[in-house]
Amino acid sequence: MKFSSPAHAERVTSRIGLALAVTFTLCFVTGLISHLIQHPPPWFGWPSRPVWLYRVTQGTHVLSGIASIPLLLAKLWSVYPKLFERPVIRSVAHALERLSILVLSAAAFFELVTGLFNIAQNYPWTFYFPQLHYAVAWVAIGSILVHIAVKLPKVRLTKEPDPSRRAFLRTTWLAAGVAVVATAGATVPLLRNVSGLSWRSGKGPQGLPVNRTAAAAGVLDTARDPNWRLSVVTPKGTKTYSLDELRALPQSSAELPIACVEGWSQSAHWSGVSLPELLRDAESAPGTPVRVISLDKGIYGSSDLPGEHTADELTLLALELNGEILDIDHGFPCRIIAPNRPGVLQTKWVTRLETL
Ligand SMILES: Nc1nc2c(c(=O)[nH]1)N[C@H]1C(S)=C(S)[C@@H](COP(=O)(O)O)O[C@H]1N2
Ligand SMILES: [Mo]
Repeated sequence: MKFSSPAHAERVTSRIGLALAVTFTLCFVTGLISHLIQHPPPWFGWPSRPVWLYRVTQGTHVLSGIASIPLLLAKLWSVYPKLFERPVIRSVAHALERLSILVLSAAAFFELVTGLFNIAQNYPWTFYFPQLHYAVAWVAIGSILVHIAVKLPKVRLTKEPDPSRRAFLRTTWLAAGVAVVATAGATVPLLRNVSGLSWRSGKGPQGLPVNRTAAAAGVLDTARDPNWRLSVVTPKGTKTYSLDELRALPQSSAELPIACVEGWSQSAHWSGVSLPELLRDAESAPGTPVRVISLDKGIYGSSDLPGEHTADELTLLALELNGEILDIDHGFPCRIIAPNRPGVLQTKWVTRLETL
């Protein structure tokens, strides 16, 4: 039997496959970068400049993932009669090829669905989501490489598809484009008003979204306690600062984005004490790695600032946001805001810094 549907043709499949190869590669590489920044092996270093780089890589991660969803659906639809081919297995090579497609489809589907839930629902799987999303990404990219190696000799791109097939392709590109535009407002300011799905941008106190509130983190009382102090622990000893003492130190300002791993990002104006300034005041050296510890005892209650960041004057222990005292939901009395870092490492409600 010959396929009659316009989409069921190798040329269409190849074009969508090529687009998917591009979006998946972008998604994989940017996801790997994000993973390495959050779990840096000894050989990995991530610069503190340009300040917007992570915003771009993580925005690319989320948007290329979003674009992949309609592409993957179109790809599966355009090949689905083949999935029911008989005989199920013709040879060992054929069996391996079919198995790799099964693994590839399942892994790609898992990545896109878990990623989508993560963007939409704010960590429904708190702890294991990142590890599992990361592990399955390797399965997906591995099976994609096998699939490409098998299919490359058969790829047909040179001849134009006929008109009905072109319509199917146009619909596919349009669906991917609409999906991207609908989400991009979460990170691209100009698209904010046309993006129905940019859930969080522009909302929240002081014009900035909140990821986890002080109430949710259980720090409402401890963060407002007049006896709150910041301890800076160095090999020379521990120096403590009250909020007034921090305000009395030389203040710096910076325009820096919060770039959440979920893909939303927004720039804001921050003021406070720069890390190099604070380290000098505590008789330590800028460029020393520092562990940041929060009043929040949850899984995002601590982060490590590498030397690149503690040497950078733009890394702030922020006391103010957009010209006002930090809102408690943004980390009052003080929070870390550093250039070119994932939002998850911009620790709020800081109470202790330890040089490493
Ligand atoms: N102590 C603490 N700091 C935290 C978090 C947290 O849960 N606890 N969430 C992080 C995440 S995931 C992001 S994206 C940013 C968001 O900062 P905002 O809520 O001020 O926008 O804060 C980060 N700092
Ligand atoms: Mo985040």
